[in-house]
Amino acid sequence: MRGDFESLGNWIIFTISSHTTTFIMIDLMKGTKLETFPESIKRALDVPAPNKAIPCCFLYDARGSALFEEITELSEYYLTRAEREILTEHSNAIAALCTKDTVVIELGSGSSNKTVHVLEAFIRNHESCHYIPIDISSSALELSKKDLLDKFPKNLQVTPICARYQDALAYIANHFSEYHKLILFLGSSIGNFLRSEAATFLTQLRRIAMKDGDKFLLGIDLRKDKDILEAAYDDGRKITEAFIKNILARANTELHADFDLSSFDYHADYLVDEGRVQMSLESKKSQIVNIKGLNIRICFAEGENVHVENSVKYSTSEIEQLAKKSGLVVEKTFFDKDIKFSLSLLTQSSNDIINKRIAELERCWKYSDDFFELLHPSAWLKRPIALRLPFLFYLGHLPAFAHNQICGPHLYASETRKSFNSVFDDIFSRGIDPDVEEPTICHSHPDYPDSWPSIGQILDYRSRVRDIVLSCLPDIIRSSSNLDKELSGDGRVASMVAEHEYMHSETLLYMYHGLEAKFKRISSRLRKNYIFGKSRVEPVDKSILIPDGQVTVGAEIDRLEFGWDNEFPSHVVHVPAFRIDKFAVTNARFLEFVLEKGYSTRSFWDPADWEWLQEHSIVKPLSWQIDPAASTLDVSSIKIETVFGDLIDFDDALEWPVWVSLAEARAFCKWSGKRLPTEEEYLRAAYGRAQVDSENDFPWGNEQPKPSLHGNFGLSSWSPTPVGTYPKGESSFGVDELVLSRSSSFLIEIDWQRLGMDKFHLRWILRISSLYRKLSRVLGRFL
Ligand code: AVJ
Repeated sequence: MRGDFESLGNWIIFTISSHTTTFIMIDLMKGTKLETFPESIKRALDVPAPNKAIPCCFLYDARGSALFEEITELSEYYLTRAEREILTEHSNAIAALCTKDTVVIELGSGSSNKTVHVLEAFIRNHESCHYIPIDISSSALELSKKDLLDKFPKNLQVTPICARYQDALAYIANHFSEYHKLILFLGSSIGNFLRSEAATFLTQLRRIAMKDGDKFLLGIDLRKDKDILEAAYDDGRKITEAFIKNILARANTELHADFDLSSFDYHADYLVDEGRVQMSLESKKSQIVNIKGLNIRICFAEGENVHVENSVKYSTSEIEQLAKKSGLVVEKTFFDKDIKFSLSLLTQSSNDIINKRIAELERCWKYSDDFFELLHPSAWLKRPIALRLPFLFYLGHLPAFAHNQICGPHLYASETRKSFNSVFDDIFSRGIDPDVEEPTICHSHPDYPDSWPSIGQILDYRSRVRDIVLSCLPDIIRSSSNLDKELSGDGRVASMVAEHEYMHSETLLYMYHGLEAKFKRISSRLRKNYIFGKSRVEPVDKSILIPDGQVTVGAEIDRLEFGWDNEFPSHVVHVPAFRIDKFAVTNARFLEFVLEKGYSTRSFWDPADWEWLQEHSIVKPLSWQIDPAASTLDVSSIKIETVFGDLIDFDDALEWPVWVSLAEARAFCKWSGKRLPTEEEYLRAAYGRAQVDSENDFPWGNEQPKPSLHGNFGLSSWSPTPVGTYPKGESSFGVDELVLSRSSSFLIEIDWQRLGMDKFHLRWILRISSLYRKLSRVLGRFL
């Protein structure tokens, strides 16, 4: 680019002379590391079948952009015309819904030619308009700016920003903080993202740039007949084919590759269930392509596919869902006359976020309250786990944590205001845990009082804390606060508090499980749902082949409301094919192991596990009660003790998943000639899909979880259920109940040290739901 520039921090301001006015382009690209075409080609193609996929952002070199312009004029490609029709028809209404102090921002503005209608309407409604187009191509920005200033020489101000969207929006948030914003994202470009990615993307943009009253105008192509869609992406003149194949042509010119374009077939398939057009290239024969510039040779098998682009389609309710998942509300949706395309005006509203956070907190509080109801009043000072504090401590600890995290920095940081009960804030601030290095002792912790406060005092403290927390939240969400930005944004600190509360429900549950039955106050509401008997037809030992594929381990911080540090950032792992049992190990199956001297055969046990077994004289799973008078061990002499302390006949619980420790599970596996899955294998079996190389939000797909349909979730059906009770909850590969629900025992080999856990927990925590997860891994707590 030509022009004089002065360097200003990490961006450069270009001053360019145009024929009408002097204008400024803000360039934030310097120093940003985008993946280059050669890097991307190497990463995308130098992999075994069926994983080849080229990112579609590389379609748009000069020739690609020209071909895309041609596509927009094809008779089959209705999208651009339909969107232009909506803009022509409704820009006035859109401008009228915006205030005069609104800057119009466009993501990926390209040539801005459809945007003209919006700008015109803004000028008509508000006399003038400030337009900020964002693109990574400075030449496109320069050209479109010239054009626009020719069209609107007087009333339009244009400030192009050459940057990635996130960087540009962060810049705008800082430099245009006094303005309202209308952010345009047109052309159904959002369709290039898979649905969950789209929500992450919008959430991220919203958090960066939007305040109350700001709006987002999103152009989205609608779901429709397969024929129409497939024609739109595989036109008669084969322009789209040339557009997609251009990525290979580009590799030929830029990387000196020798792709023979005619030996690849172009496919555009509309996958109806997913609502996604998938554009790919299929190798017509087995061939080897040389990419000289990268010094690599790529083998293609006959029929092997290279994925190039997705174009996801939405129904109106899916648009609502997308908005909701992104923390936005659909204010209005406009359609063309044939209802092929949509433009949705989404708004950011703190009230919705505040309500969501309040609901989240109230929900976790109810969950904890339900738990404490299960304790007999004489149990408050009991410590069934020697290395943990009495139950009463946790009654105070949960509110103290909320108060210290939320109100502490928000209200009491300035010293002018003091907490209403700093003594309780302190004594309940921190619990004890076994030491990570030496699990038989506690790690260091604050001193505890000789006698604890009364339950009444703690309950008072709790209810005051809850009131204060609720009164702080709107302030934290609406205005800046002393909280860490990561925690205050969207009131995420409330999610952390909820997560902490749910995490303790695990702690409390395993303490409760170890409590003598007389201290349990069994609630009829909670225990009415024991489910016995058989509920499946297949043999329990059926196993399933999971083909090789990739999984995402961990998460990106923007995808989660709350995450543990050790979850970030996410990374992708390739998992070789393996077989996994369809069902969790049942009591019946585990009994076989016990009867075949599983607990007395040293060779089944890891040395350390064997030592543990001997030291504690363990001869059976903890929840099995064996009749001391029985002469032989069989189904009639065993009862299963539930979390509530009920004794269930073994015969009734044959098909419940067995509750065991990791050591016992490992020994069982050795005995049966198998092994536990690794964490990556678990993720692959649970979230992977056979057809495409992306992952489900939940094992059964992307549908929101429903108890009674997808699994045994939540406190309302706390008892275990026989394996196979929820066929609709099976993973894509057909593996049963892979979401860790309240009552499942489910063991995988995890690097516990990395999770900050220790062996001590292994006897008890059979669920990893709140320890390490992606979205659905915390699902048990929400139902
Ligand atoms: C620019 C992503 C909106 O998905 O319709 C058109 C790209 N690819 N034909 C679309 C595209 C093939 C286009 N988007």
